[in-house]
Amino acid sequence: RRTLIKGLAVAPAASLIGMPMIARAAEIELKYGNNLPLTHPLNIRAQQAAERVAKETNGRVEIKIFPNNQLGGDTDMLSQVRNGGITFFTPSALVIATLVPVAAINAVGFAFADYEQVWKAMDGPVGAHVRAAIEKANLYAFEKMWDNGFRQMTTSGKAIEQAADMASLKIRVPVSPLSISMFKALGAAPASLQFSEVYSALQTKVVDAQENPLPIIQVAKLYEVQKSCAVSNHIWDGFWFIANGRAWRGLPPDIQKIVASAINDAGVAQRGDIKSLNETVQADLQSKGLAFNKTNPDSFRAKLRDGGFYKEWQERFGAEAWGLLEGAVGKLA
Ligand code: TF8
Repeated sequence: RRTLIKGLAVAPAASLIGMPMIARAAEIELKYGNNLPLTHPLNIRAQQAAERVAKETNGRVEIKIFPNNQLGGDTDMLSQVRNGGITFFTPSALVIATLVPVAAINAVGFAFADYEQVWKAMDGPVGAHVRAAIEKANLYAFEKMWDNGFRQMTTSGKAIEQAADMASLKIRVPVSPLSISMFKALGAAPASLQFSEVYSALQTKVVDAQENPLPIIQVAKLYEVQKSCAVSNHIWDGFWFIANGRAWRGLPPDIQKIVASAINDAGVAQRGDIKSLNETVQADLQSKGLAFNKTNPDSFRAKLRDGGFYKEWQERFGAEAWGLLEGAVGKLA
């Protein structure tokens, strides 16, 4: 807490020695890092939340946003939020799972049929289970998850229409044990890379394919280095808005309340943004040269089932978590 409180004497002292008057610095400065350009709804809504917090605290609290991997890649920001170097970070569920394994549960392949199932599970028992696990890692997780989207596969080679097309495909996946396991079960040759490295890895052909939701493919301009996109909806992915546990608990309760409402409300609004973006983004990407095809999930699901993927992850997540997931989406294995 001590390190967050800045001297209030700065502005008057500066004016005494003839410096121009500047607005009084915020008393509490909270740094927030993420890996997305400012144009993504995550940053647009986070910016609004920051403005609301500044207003409702009469300028006492400033949330300073460091977008677009300015502070390093995902794993760097995850260490920074753990050691208090930054207060907030929004990792994808897949990424925070490197620290809190059960957080990857929403990413089990082909688990969710639609958004209704997603929010029922994540605003309900599945989300509560994951939040509790995140808090055991001495982080605080805001109640409302933010939406990344359903993940789709893109490639610079032959279009992916069924599971057989994935044989030996060099595909970049996030730094996530579940992603590696799933793409291996599908017959591909997955490689884990940080998100900050995806564009250049595709450009230099270190990998031929990648998978991400369409809004990410758009804002990160991945269509420039990919030819076709299979609408597979193979994983639903969201962001956990997390805080350093100690820094969070050190905030006065009235400030906690303002910050939590602003961030949770912004998260719910951001879900709506992704939903409406989903209606237009495909046409935009098509106009930029990306070819689209649909896929039937059956051959993919069968491969995951026959390869033991569901059984393996049922064991790894444990009966309780798996039961909550199946309670929301129906039997998987
Ligand atoms: C990945 C992530 C991304 C998100 C997004 C860029 O592919 O899961 O989808 O981190 O913020 O690395």
